[in-house]
Formats: sequence, C-alpha cells, structure tokens
Amino acid sequence: MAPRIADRKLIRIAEKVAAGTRLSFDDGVTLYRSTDILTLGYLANVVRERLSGNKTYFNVNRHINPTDVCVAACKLCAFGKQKRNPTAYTMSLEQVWHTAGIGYSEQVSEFHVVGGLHPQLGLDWFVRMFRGLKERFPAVHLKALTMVEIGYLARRERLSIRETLERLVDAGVDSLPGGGAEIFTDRVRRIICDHKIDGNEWIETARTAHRLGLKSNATMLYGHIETDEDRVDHLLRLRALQDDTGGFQTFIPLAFHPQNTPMHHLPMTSGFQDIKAIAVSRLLLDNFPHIKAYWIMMTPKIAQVAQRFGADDIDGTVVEEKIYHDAGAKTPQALRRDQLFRLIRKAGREPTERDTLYNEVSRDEALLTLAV
Ligand code: V47
Repeated sequence: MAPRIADRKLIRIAEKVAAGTRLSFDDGVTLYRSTDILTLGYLANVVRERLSGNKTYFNVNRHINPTDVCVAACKLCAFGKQKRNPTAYTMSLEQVWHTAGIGYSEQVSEFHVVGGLHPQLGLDWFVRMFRGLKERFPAVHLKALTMVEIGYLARRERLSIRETLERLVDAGVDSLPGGGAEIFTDRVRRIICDHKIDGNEWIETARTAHRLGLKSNATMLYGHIETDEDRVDHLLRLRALQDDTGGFQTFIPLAFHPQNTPMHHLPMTSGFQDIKAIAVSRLLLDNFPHIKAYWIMMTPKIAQVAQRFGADDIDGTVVEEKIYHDAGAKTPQALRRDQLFRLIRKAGREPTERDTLYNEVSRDEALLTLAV
C-alpha cells in the first residue's frame, strides 16, 4: 500500500513513477521544493527496488591521491594547494606504488586515483604510474582521473581528448570516476571553480570516453550557491548524455563541505537535504543503473538510511580519504569490509560485494572472518 501523499503537488509525479513515465524539468523542481520526504523516499525506493531489488552494492577499494598541487584554486575545494605552499605534497612514482600496497590484500579490487592539476606532471608521468600499478597489482581495476584532469592533460600535451584517453587506456586505466562535474551552469561554475573545464567540456569528455568503451561515474556538488533549477539542469544534462552513450554506471550526489575552503561562511548541508539529493536523483536519472550514497561524505549513518530512499550503493572501504577530510569531514577515513556489511544488513538490505563494473564478487565468508 502506498503512503498517503502529504504534498498534493507530488500526486501527478507519483502517477508518472508508477507508470514508468520520464519526469520533466518542472517535476524535478517540484521534487526539490517539496518537504514531503517520506513520499520522495517512497517513490525513489520504488524505482530503486525495480532496478536492484534488495541488493546494496559495495566494493573493497583504496583511494590514492598522488598530489594535492593544483593550478585551479577552486573556491569549493580545501584539498588543492599551490606548489609553493609548504604543506603541499607530490608523491614520487615509487611512493604511489608503495601507497597502493599499504594494507593491500587480495580483497582489494579497485584503486580510485585522482589528484590536483599539477603543472609539472605530464602524460608520460601518468602513463608510467599506471603501468607500474598494473605490473604490481594486475588484478586491481584502475578507476582513475576525472574529466577535469583529462581535459587538463590534453591541453598541456596539445593532444585531443580522444588521444589522451587512448594513451591512458593503453597504460592501464580501466574506467573513470565521476568527479569534477560540480554544477554545470556557467554562472555557478564561474564562482566555485573558475579555472576548470566548463560544463559542456565535462559532458563532451565523458561522451568521448564512453565512445571509446570506457565506463564512468558522474557526480553533482550541491549545498553551496546553486539553485533548484541548476541542480535539475545538471541532472537532465547527464540523463541526456546517458540516453546517447549508456556509459554511466553510477551517480553520486556530493554535499559541499565548507571548512578550510574560501566559501567557509556557508553552512553544511542538513541530513534532510542529503537524503533528498539521493531521492531526487534516483527519480530523475531513470537511465542510470546505480545511485551511490558515499558514506565518507554523508556519514555512515545517513548513507545507511539512504539505502531506503533511493540509493543502492554505499561505495567501499576507501582506506585513506583526503578531499573531504581536508574540508572538515568528521567521518572515519576507512571502514572495514565487515563494517560495511553490517551497516547494509542493519538497513534490511542484502550486502552485495561488487567490482568496479558491478560484477558480483563472491568470497568465502568463513575465511574473511579470520582475515579481519
Ligand atoms: O570532484 C571537492 C568534490 C569530488 C569538496 O566516481 C568537494 O565513484 C564537497 O568525485 N566539499 C571528488 N565536495 C570526489 C568524487 C568521488 C567520490 C567518491 C566516489 C566517486 C566515484 C567519486 O569531491 C570533486 C569535487 O566535486 N569536492 N572539494 C568540498 N569541499
């Protein structure tokens, strides 16, 4: 039985969701403006269960950030630093390979590799880094470099996006993470991330990657100066690209963390906003297979609740997170596999370990209990 719909404006949208009809721009704005979180969650959960049943996906991954030196100086970011900043760091290739191996066990199936836009690190350096990772960890999937990093490398090397991606794939890159998308609208981008590629370039880089057969994720940074309309525009541009290429796997809404950024005067998002971001994206992005509640960003507790409000993924073990912790995140920097398992179980979902491409990974649970 469906719940009583408190917000009458949601009745038409509920009918569309029941019929599997695509939602419009105006529907998206109506969803964001509604405070009827239970109806939003109920509707998003209907779609989520249609696509993933009772499963919640997670993986065993490690983040590697080879450098925080960045020429972009985005107002949204606490991670990137100028090269002359005494606290800035850049790993040598040996340090990257060493970091990858810290805490490594046969369980790790993904390295998530992203960093700043370093003026001295060219494509050859990245090619050597990825080759070295593949030589040392041939079974580990390399989800590496955002559309922004790819755009920067291409410009620096005077290569096309396609050629740059081909070189990276040849070196071992298997898929692309979803970062750097922020909010596509020019007005917002000019303020929060002035020096990055623009929204169209992000979309066109993703299109090129998908056409080369690479899967990618997509993100949206919310909770700063954007409007409801900016968010809906962002989601519908992603949806249109997905209609064209089918190359996106997962959408990850990212809540802005203001601490240590030039926009530190802004408040943190509320739990209500975070849950709503999950539900609305599940409803608008009808062609995305997965919606991720990134526990590092949402806290494990909200990410768990989100599994009943449209999310079917919680990300992974992560091991060493820097971008959100530099911006004031109070969450742990890592969760063990058994902790993720328990969070998901307690939400009444079926914990389903996956690799980056959503192939299910089966393990001998008895052996794992001994390992942790
Ligand atoms: O691109 C940076 C965002 C992103 C802040 O693809 C900030 O599976 C909030 O993209 N407050 C990086 N957000 C993280 C990311 C990601 C994370 C987990 C999984 C995947 C995936 C991708 O974080 C950046 C930017 O959009 N970001 N600074 C900040 N102060």
